[in-house]
Amino acid sequence: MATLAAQPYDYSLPTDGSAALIIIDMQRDFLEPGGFGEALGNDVTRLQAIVPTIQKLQQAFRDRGWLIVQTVEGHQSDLSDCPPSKRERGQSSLKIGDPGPMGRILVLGEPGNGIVPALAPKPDEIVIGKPGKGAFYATPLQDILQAHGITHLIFTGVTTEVCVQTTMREANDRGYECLLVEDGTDSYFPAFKASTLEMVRAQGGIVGWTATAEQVLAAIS
Ligand code: TIU
Repeated sequence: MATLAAQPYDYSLPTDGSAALIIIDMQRDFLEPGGFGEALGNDVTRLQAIVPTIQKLQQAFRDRGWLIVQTVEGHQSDLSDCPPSKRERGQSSLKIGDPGPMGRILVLGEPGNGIVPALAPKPDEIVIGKPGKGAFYATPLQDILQAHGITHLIFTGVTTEVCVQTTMREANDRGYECLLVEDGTDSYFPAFKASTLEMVRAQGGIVGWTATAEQVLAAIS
């Protein structure tokens, strides 16, 4: 075990391969103009700043042969896994499934749905398509983590208060010891990111811990 001076108190990170790096939805749909994030009315460019930080963690987990799981939010091409409520929500001109400049919005396999090139997974790394905000809903994530003997999850990705927080809460309820990397996650709304970090670690770590990428890297070095 390695120990980090995380918030709200020390986090014990196993160094035997039972900790996995979870990279949530670092896909072009959320980080580049012309995708789902922009269709929702957001300035997507501000999310790109966390890419190098996640890259460092990705490399560190690769170097150790530890599990990395990436997710992408997206739907089947016939939208059979997209509830009408999700497609209709909001007042954007481009809805899920509509053709956009990077292919069909939030549809699996379309160019815009792909992970940003800087974080591209290796051929043997796991990428899970997910129809919801939480990565455990309607996916094989729980089975994959159990098959790998994972007990601890290190969370990164976007957006902090939507898919990252939802997944972290799902994981916490399933018994995983969760740590959110403060500078490895971001939101279109800085105040929402700050609030999420506080919510996670409030009440004695009701959802888990937070720490910086540098703290995680130093602990496992
Ligand atoms: N809109 C927004 O902030 N997020 C999402 O729709 N999905 C994810 O967070 N991945």
